[in-house]
Parts: sequence; structure tokens; C-alpha cells
Amino acid sequence: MKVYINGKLLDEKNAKISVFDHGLLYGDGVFEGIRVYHDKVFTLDRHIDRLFRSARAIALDMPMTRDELIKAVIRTCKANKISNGYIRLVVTRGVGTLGLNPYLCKDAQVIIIAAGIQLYPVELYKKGLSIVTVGTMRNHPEAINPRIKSLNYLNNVLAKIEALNAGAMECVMLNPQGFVAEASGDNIFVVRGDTLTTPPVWCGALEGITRDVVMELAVELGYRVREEVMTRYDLYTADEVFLTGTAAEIIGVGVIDKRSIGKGKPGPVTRRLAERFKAYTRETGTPIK
Ligand code: PXG
Repeated sequence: MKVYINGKLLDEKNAKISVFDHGLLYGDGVFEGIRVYHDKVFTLDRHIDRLFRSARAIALDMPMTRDELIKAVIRTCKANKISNGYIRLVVTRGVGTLGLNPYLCKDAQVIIIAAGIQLYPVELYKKGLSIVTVGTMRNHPEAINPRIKSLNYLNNVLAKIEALNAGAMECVMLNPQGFVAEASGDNIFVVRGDTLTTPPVWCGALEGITRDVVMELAVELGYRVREEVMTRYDLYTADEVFLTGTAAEIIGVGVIDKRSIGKGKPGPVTRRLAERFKAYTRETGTPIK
């Protein structure tokens, strides 16, 4: 595998970052997870936009322009002959001192890894996920704003630990007010009749790109789509619940906190959206070739 670091494509074993990098020392950096489908990079512009917003939010000066970054992503895919896969784009603050001061970090590091992706097991897309609400809440927006896709994912990792320890592969995270925010690495949607509802980002959700695409496709398919404050009542009483994310795509949830949701397996709306989403991954994207 060839890994891109600051303009160079390096063999995996030579792709190294300093132990003094603030990305490692403090989780000081931002990232994106991007999919490649059928020789095209899916929603690349939206990911680059979000990366630049995350960088701006943490006062990190991006060392490359948008166009340079897009070219670097394509170049990395080409070098690894990726037709279908997953790209991890990481920008760290770079090498600094052992102190916190980010202004002493001069060279932000750009890393691009193009590899495969481990989805949930295929059966789970038919059966539906079983998830639990965890005690670890989403960060307060004036702590680390959940809209920032930062390298500091400890909040999410702690939630994931709780889920896994409870025998679940994903979780529902609430915000500090007790409203539903999202899963540890996915956004959450509720279906009731012909209406899809997802928490607004101010409730502690990442502005998921799959979330955005699903909302757009759902409107095209004639569903009503709302962003509304949600409590667990809305989950437990839903016809269907599903999660969205770059890695997971669209996955139905059958059980939350040991309670069956709807019929206890992915419902017709989830299936229809998943089908439409799959078709959309063929129709759109930035060509690699
Ligand atoms: N919420 C959070 C907190 C995320 O990290 C999503 C929602 C979905 O956003 P997109 O733009 O991908 O539709 C994410 C995405 C994992 C994993 O292992 C997930 C993500 C990043 C890294 C790893 O599940 N996140």
C-alpha cells in the first residue's frame, strides 16, 4: 500500500509521522472518511468542504488548497488501484513542543490512506442492528463541538466501549440536555408514516454527508423530511430507525435498549432508501481515471 504524506507517496512501512506531532499528542487535527464506488470518489467536494470547515473551527491553517487536496486524493487512489474502497484523509497540526501551544506547530501534516473497508456483516443489513443507549453523552457544543470532525474521538470511543461491553455494535448517544444526538460513528433517522426525522446538528450530531444525501434522496422519493429535537420516546415508538454513515451506508436498526423497533427488523422505507442510495453511488462521483 502507498500512503500519501505531504505530497509524497510512501510505502506503508515508511509512512511515518513524528511522535511530537500534536495530532498524536493531543488529538489536534481533523479528518474525513470517504468512499470510492466504481472508480469514482463519492461526494468528494462535500468531504473537502467539511474538512475545511473542521480545520477552520480549530484554527488550523490548511497547508493545501481544495484543488490540491482533491488531486492528492485522486492520485492516492490511482497509486493504490482503488476501484471500490475507503479513503482516510487526515490533517494534523504537525510537530510542536510537548506543550499545548498550537502556534508552535509549523507544518500541518496531510495524510491520505486509501484502503478497503470493513462494513458491518452483510446479515446485519437484513436482520437489523441491535443498539443501546449509552451514558457517555455527546460533547457540549462549547467543549469540542460535535460538528468538528476532529482527531479527538475519545468521546465516541468511550461510547463505543459502552456499546460493545453491552453486547451491541453501535449506540445511541444523547446530548447534555438528554436529547438524541447520533450514534458513535453514524447519524440516526426515525421513520414514522411517510416522514423521516433526524436530530438537528445543534443537538450534537455531526453534519453527516450520508445524512445529507439521504435527506435529499428521500425528498426526491416523496417522503417528508424534518430535522427535529428528539427523545428516546421517538425512537421507541418509531415505525423504523436506521443509521447512516460513510462506512455503514444505510443500516436498519431492529432493537434499541432490548426493545423491538417497529417489526424488529429493517422496514420498507429503510430498504427503499438503501436501494436508492446504492443506485446513487453509481450515478455520481469524481472519476479517478
Ligand atoms: N457521526 C459521527 C460522529 C461520525 O464520526 C458520522 C456521523 C457519519 O458521517 P458521514 O459523513 O460519514 O455520513 C460519522 C462518520 C467508524 C467511523 O468506525 C465512523 C466515522 C469516522 C471514522 C470511523 O464507525 N464517521
